[in-house]
Amino acid sequence: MSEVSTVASGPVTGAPSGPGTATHCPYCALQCAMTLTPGRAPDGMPALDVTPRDFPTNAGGLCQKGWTSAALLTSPERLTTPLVRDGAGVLREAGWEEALDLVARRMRRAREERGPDAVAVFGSGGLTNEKAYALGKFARVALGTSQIDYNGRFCMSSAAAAGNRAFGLDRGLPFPVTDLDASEAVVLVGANPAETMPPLMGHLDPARLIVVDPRRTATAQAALDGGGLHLQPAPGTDLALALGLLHVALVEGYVDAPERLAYRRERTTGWEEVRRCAARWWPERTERLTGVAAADLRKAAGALAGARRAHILTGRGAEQHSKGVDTVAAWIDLALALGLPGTPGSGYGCLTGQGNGQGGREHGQKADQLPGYRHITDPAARAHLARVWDVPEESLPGPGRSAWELLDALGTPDGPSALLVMGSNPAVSAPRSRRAVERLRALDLLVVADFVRSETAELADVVLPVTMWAEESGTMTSLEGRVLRRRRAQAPPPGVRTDLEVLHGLAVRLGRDGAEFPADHTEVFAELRRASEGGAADYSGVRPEALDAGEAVHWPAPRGRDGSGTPRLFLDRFAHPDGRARFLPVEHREAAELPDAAHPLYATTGRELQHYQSGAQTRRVPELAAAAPGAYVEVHPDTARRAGLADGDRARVVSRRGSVLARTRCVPTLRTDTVFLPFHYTGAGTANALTNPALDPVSRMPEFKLCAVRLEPAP
Ligand SMILES: Nc1nc2c(c(=O)[nH]1)N[C@H]1C(S)=C(S)[C@@H](COP(=O)(O)OP(=O)(O)OC[C@H]3O[C@@H](n4cnc5c(=O)[nH]c(N)nc54)[C@H](O)[C@@H]3O)O[C@H]1N2
Ligand SMILES: Nc1nc2c(c(=O)[nH]1)N[C@H]1C(S)=C(S)[C@@H](COP(=O)(O)OP(=O)(O)OC[C@H]3O[C@@H](n4cnc5c(=O)[nH]c(N)nc54)[C@H](O)[C@@H]3O)O[C@H]1N2
Ligand code: SF4
Ligand SMILES: [Mo]
Repeated sequence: MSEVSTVASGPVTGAPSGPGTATHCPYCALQCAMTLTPGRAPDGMPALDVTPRDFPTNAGGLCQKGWTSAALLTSPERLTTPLVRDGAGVLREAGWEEALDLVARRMRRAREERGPDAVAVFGSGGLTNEKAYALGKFARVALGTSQIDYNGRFCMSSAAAAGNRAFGLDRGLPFPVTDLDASEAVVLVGANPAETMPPLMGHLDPARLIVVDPRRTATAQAALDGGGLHLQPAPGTDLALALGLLHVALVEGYVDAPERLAYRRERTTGWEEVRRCAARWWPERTERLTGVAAADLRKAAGALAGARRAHILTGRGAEQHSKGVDTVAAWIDLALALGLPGTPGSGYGCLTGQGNGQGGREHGQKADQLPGYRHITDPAARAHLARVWDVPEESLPGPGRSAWELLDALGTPDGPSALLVMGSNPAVSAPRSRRAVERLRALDLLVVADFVRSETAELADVVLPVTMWAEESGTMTSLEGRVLRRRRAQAPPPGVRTDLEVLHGLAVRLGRDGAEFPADHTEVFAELRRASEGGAADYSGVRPEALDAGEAVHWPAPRGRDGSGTPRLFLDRFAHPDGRARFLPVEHREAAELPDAAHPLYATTGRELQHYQSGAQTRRVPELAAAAPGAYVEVHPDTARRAGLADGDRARVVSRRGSVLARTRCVPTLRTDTVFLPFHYTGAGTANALTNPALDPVSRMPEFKLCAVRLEPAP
């Protein structure tokens, strides 16, 4: 892997040592460890130097985004002054007092005129645990609104819902990443870590990889080159594929091995119904629907079932569908039938995406959730939080709208008229983005806290400039449920404030006591620990000193238990009251929208190495922007030719909701019925102009990974 350096030095403990500031990458959930030291930019100006630090997840490696992450700190595009939209509609510089006073005044007015749900909040899996917690409390206590959700709804919510149903608990990886090193078979369903988490590839043996992806991704190619497998189904058919693999495992007797029979009997319920679901997916039928050859199904099932230690991991490719929960459930069913979850050295996991995508889903910024991964309708949870927050229980609102439903309701007669966005850029990253932008524009008040002028900030009435990762401290929880220390390496530029200071300032102006919303991250973490105590995601035993020392602590970490918490879950029992995992009966269903004569192709979306999410940050890093300069559409050469396009031509991709202009990139290994677009670009290249906000009925996840399109030359 050229983009991963492997600087092996010293024991892999994660303990910070030596000069410089030991911290973690600001981007994805692998949370690669790095050291920041004062240095110079190419133009001679002071800048931080990034060096990878040895740590279990990244083993001394970083991807190109990590290496270049410090560049944005000193970017001329950095925001350092609050902006307020003036009478002429122009964002002009303002002071903090003026900006915060204005926001509080207009939030109060919205609330007085239309009730507490008139003000909404949109959070992020990029926020530290402290910020995510404070934001949820701010919504419920300072605003009294039920209208809060976050971008994690667009991320791993389907896997979370399936994990909760099957295991009684959702932690993306219920085992440390390093467990993958010794795995004899790893199935990656709709995940492309070679581009989305490059150092993770160091934990995966290509010869033992089974990659399930409609595209021959860098990950799939690595598997093929190393003697592994690539299954290339049509988008939206993973559920049937999982049942087809389970069918083979049934017919071949793989599920009847004595240890698997014992596992099913002692550790699970619901097998019979699932067995009946799988019985209907014989290989030839599965092949007809998915396009994966029956012979490959048999090979994959054999490799998986024959391994002594095996893992099934899902990514967004399997999850971001209107049947994402059932799809993940089908893969969990396969894992349970083979006895993997809760067995040492094996397991099922979801590769959580954002830097704090794990912690972000635990501390109460979700529409239906209170801190500690508690449910907001649970009377015991409400009583507990009312005590911790010292507010009357009946003052706590109930569940609100999910992310898309919230965005879709903005500025409508029944929806919120004011919105605070912290850590997300939905103008680019939400499905059916033209509609999302129209709704954001319809608001009476849009407030965005960010450090750059994102596309969402461009629509705002007030923009609040905040500190970046290297200028603040706090905690993050990585994809393996490990709580990590983010450390401040340098002072922020004059004029910016932390997100916690913003929430403090607004809460006071909304009439709360400032002590309820401390701006000091250590105070917030202490309260978060109390608030989480007794919940599913229990942080009460996470000692700050252990984090400072770089000790590994994985939640749940109840007070009084051994300092390392729970690196491996489910070894003795699953989290349901009876200790058993649930087989979940599921049936394949079609996507919300299928190709037809007018829109004959599947379009799917995802990521490329250099850009992060909406691209708000990475498009402003010169090295990354040069390497990945603009929107493109991957298409099979035959499909391109039929559309009158050649490699490099400007294409127009049209769905029922909108169109995108993108450079044609001919990829002979792609399916002929499928095109792919990265969602990192903006303007006419915004891939989400195409996507369909059909929601999963349980997780409320939009169908980012499948819509019907046609391809034509750009006008
Ligand atoms: N470079 C980079 N890295 C990132 C991020 C980033 O924006 N850029 N974001 C981070 C975040 S928040 C996340 S959530 C993770 C996401 O990490 P991944 O899940 O690895 O990323 P995606 O590219 O969204 O989707 C993975 C693959 O799913 C495939 N796919 C599309 N449709 C289907 C389908 O129907 N079935 C199957 N089986 N596969 C399908 C796509 O071709 C793609 O290769 O990455 C994290 N890391
Ligand atoms: N078509 C399509 N759309 C997708 C996806 C897909 O696969 N396909 N994936 C979805 C997924 S998995 C995700 S996670 C979402 C992510 O999409 P977004 O939520 O838009 O994520 P980012 O682009 O990271 O936006 C974060 C914004 O917050 C700012 N920011 C970063 N850190 C902080 C902070 O600590 N405080 C504050 N105040 N601001 C901060 C950044 O500068 C940036 O402007 O996109 C979703 N959208
Ligand atoms: S893999 Fe993720 S955490 Fe690691 S350097 Fe790249 S973006 Fe940062
Ligand atoms: Mo994500």
